[in-house]
Amino acid sequence: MSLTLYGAILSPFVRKNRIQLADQSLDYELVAIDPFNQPEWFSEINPLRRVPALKTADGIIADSAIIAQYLHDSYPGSNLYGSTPTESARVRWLEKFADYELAPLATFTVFRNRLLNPVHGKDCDEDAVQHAMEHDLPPLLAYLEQQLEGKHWFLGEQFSLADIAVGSQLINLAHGGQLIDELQWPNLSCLLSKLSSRQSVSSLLPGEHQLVGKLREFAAKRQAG
Ligand SMILES: N[C@@H](CCC(=O)N[C@@H](CS)C(=O)NCC(=O)O)C(=O)O
Repeated sequence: MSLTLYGAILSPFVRKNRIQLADQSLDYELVAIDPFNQPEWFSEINPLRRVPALKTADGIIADSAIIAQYLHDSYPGSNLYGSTPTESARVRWLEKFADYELAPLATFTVFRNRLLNPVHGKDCDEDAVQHAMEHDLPPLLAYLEQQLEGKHWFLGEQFSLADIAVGSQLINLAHGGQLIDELQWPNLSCLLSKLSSRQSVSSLLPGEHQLVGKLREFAAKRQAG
C-alpha cells in the first residue's frame, strides 16, 4: 500500500509519525509542506490546514494521533500501544499530554519564538520563553519525570508511542535552544538520549539539525541587515 505523508520535518507531530513509520519499517513518500506558507491545494488534503496528513490508497487522514492509530491498526506487528487495555490507555494519555500540554510550551512558545519567529522577521518574545521554561513547563516535566521513575520507557521495558510523542516535543525544545537539564530531569534526559539513538530517530536527526542550522544562519543574516 502506498503512503504519502504531508508535513514539515521540524514539526513534532510530523516527527512523531515519521518515527513510527520508520519503527514499523513502512515505506512512504514525504511531501514537504511549510505550515506557514502552504500551497492552496493543501486545503483539499486537510481543511484545517495543519500538518501532518497522510494519504493512503483509501483516502486521507489528518492529525498525528489519528495517523498513528491508523498505522498501528493497518500494519499489525508493532507493539507501540502496549499489550493490554491499561497500557494502551496509558500510551494515549501520555500522547495527549505531549500533544496538548507540552506542545503549546515546548513547540509553540520556545521553538517558535527562538527559531521560527526570527526566520519570519518577527521578534522572539523571550519573556514568554522564560515564563514557559521557569513557570509552566517544570510541573509538566516533573510529572513526566515521575512517570519514568525506575523504568526504561514509559511502559517499562516496552518502547511505545508515548516515548515517541513526549520525546518529539523535547526535540523541539532542544531545537529552540533548551536542552533538558540532566541534573534536574535525569529520567527525561535519559529518555531523550535513548530515543535519539534508536535507528528510527537517529536516521531523521541529521536532516533536522542541518535545517535548524540553516534557519539560524538565515535569521542571523536577516537580523544583521
Ligand atoms: N493536533 C495536531 C496538531 C498539528 C499542528 O498543530 N501542526 C502545526 C505544525 S507543528 C501546523 O500545521 N500549523 C499550521 C497552522 O496551524 O496553520 C496533530 O497532532 O497533528
